[in-house]
Amino acid sequence: MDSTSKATASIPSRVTWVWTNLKGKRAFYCLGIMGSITFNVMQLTIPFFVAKLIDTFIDGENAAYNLEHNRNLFYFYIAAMVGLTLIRTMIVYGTGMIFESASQWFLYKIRNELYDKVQRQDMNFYNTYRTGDLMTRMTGDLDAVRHMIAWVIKTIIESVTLYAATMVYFFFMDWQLALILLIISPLIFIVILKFRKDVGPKHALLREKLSGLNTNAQENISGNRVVKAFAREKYEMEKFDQGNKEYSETNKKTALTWLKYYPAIETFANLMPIILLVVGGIFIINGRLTKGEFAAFSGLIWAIANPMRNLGSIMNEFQRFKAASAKVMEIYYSEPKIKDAPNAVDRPDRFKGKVEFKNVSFKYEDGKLPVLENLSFTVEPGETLAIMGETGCGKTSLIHLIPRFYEVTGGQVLVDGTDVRELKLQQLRKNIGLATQEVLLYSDTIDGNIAYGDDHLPKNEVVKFARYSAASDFIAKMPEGYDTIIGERGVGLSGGQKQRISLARALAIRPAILILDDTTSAVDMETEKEIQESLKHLDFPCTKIIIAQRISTTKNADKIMVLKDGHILEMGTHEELIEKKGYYRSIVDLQTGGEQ
Ligand code: DUT
Ligand code: MG
Repeated sequence: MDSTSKATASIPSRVTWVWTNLKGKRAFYCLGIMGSITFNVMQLTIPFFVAKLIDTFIDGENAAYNLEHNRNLFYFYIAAMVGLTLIRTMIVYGTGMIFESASQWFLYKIRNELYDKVQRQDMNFYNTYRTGDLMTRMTGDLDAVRHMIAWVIKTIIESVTLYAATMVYFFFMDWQLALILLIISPLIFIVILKFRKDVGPKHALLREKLSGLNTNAQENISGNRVVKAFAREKYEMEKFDQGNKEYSETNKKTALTWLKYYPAIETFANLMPIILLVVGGIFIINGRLTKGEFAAFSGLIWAIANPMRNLGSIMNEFQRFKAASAKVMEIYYSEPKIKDAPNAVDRPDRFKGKVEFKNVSFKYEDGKLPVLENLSFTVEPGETLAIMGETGCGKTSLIHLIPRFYEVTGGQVLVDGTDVRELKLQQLRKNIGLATQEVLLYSDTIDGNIAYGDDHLPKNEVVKFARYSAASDFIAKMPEGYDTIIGERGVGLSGGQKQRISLARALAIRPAILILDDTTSAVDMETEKEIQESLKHLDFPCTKIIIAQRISTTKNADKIMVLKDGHILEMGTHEELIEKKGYYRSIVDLQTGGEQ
């Protein structure tokens, strides 16, 4: 990923991040942790009572006497064991619920937050991150994070508590035997650390492969018509298969890594009961250890062996979390570079619509050559500026500087006399109606699409703006008129129809500045003329900046600007430019067959 486009603020540690976002559920979550600890300490009670039972009633010196005369104590031990088991089960249930609900809550919150972050990013961000990758971050990666909070942390706490509590209990019963059993632990830790080193990079790679696979799928699904048009299904399938295979292989490799370390861990874990049997046996013979204590030791040996076995899957999941959380946090802490200045002026009223470029230069962040160089011009409120120029000369780049989609690299763009960098983005953009070159409509009704910038727009207004953009006729012919739902990405409409809806959408916010980027390029001449006529008679004042290639569109503009390689080649009215006999004149001659 291109590092220049990551406007990422300093990223705190993962623990801080999780803790910060558990706000509101922290106490609840801690209750879960306490529950886990309690429940695991309670695991020791059964062997404790079993040891008591054996030594008091079965094997001890006074066993027969106790059984005869101390029945109540016997019943108490049994009742305590049953009661504690019940309580333990309840705690397990409760903590399970707590961890699940806290982690889902976290997931919900972070997902919203991420979506919000992504929405607020500037154009550079979208040029840098691919949709499939962003989707992976918001789904798979996020779930790995949730899994950490719900399962991994719980398992760590359980393992540590169980291990520690058991060890303490063992030390109390017989510190020497406990110490001998402890000898195995460092060996297991060494193996686990090696495993961590081995599996960490694999999880990172796995995550990249998944993102690649998703990106590939996403691009082909949205671009399915290109695939079909070029009959490239087989090629695309093979490409996907390749990615899928790689992902699958990496997944297998990651999963198999543990198998390399598993035999060692299992051997060490299994050594414990053997050590206990040998050393414990000797201790009993020597009279150091009672049979009840031995039973407690052997009844709990799993409680130190299992946490060690668990270490493998804990480490595995932890590495997965590490890879995933890095991706999520990168977006979570990314800040758009283009945002309100701290001292931005407040301009709540409708703008007048004056646009001024002062020695503006511009270059894309990743671009080598400047796209615009030292451009200066002014459009007064209510005026119409037409921009012409061959493809790639910088027209779209120029108009994108007005709503501050990108930042100028030199000079100033002023709206109503104020540098756009000193205006509030929301206020600036609410005053600009933009119909972009690539039309994107939502899978919503036509009505909903036109009223996108203002959900309270009354129906008759929607119809009026559709009429302005010469869309009302074809909308009326549609099966459900304005309530017709447009298919995904506007499937079901022709290119020119989409353009007209996008124009109506731009007009519907009654912008002070209307910007049309080749908006009528796919519309026939007749319809275009109709649109030009309506634009002259809008019922609100509006400055218009229109990028167009047709003379019929440009000729009535107050000013025509011809751009060439980021410079203003010619500027003037239709008549002036015809007089000038330059580029504009040549286009006029070309389009009218030299009739001028
Ligand atoms: N460019 C980039 N990055 C972008 C967009 C464009 O490097 O994200 C380059 C391509 C081109 C120059 O900037 O060399 C100007 O592009 P622009 O889109 O402004 O050109 P245009 O005048 O709008 O061309 P067209 O008539 O094809 O829409
Ligand atoms: Mg363009």
